[in-house]
Amino acid sequence: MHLFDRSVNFMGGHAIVGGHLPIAAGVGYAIRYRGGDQVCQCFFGDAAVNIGAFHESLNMAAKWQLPVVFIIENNAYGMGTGIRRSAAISELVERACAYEGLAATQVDGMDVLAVRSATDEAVRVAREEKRPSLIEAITYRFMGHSMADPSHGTYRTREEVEGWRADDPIISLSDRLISAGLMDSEEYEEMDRAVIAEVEDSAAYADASPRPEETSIYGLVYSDEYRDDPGRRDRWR
Ligand SMILES: Cc1ncc(C[n+]2csc(CCOP(=O)(O)OP(=O)(O)O)c2C)c(N)n1
Ligand SMILES: [Mg+2]
Repeated sequence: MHLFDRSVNFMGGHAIVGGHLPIAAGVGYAIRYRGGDQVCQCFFGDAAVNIGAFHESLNMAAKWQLPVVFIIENNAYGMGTGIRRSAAISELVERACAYEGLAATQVDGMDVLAVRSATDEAVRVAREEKRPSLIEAITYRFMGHSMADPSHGTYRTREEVEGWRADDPIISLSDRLISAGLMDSEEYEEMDRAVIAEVEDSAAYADASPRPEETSIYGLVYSDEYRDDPGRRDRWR
């Protein structure tokens, strides 16, 4: 939840559902204010569309014509709650009609190339037409929401999960690449092995790293002045 890397303009993962949408609007405002041509892409789950910050952010982005692409990853569940049980709308993308000037599209989120062209178009709209966009990508979550989530049995069936797995976007993209002659299956398998190894190495590196000092909890959160002043710090303990 605390990943953040300014060097690649990755503005963080956020634990509060929808809490980063106003940040995206702020980033969009900063881009517009400074006259840059960057576009802010903001990803969130289906559960965020019922949060007040979703509407506040879309409203300001539309009103101020901010270069922001809001992307709903609609995987049908917010943790174990079906979106049809929590949202008073069936097509989430239709929420966009409440905001003048907000471009909107729904896309097959299991189709990598379709997502790519929808995103390309939204970036073009942000740059050339000076308008934000809302993209709803229809997708699915193969795993549980977290380690505590049994994944199936309580809120969805094993058959439902397996049905969506048959449409795994990574497999279908590799099938398309192979049948178009752009790669062969050995190259794909080698790439797959390399990615798995990179992930496993990263996990091993994290496991083998020393635990951070307790005081580092204040680093990169508050100003150095705050962190280095035990009097001010301890008041919040
Ligand atoms: C404002 C807020 N309310 C409740 C929670 C508890 N919570 C954590 S994840 C989650 C649902 C997230 O659903 P979604 O964004 O669709 O992610 P997915 O379950 O599909 O991974 C909730 C309600 C939270 N983190 N923030
Ligand atoms: Mg979800």
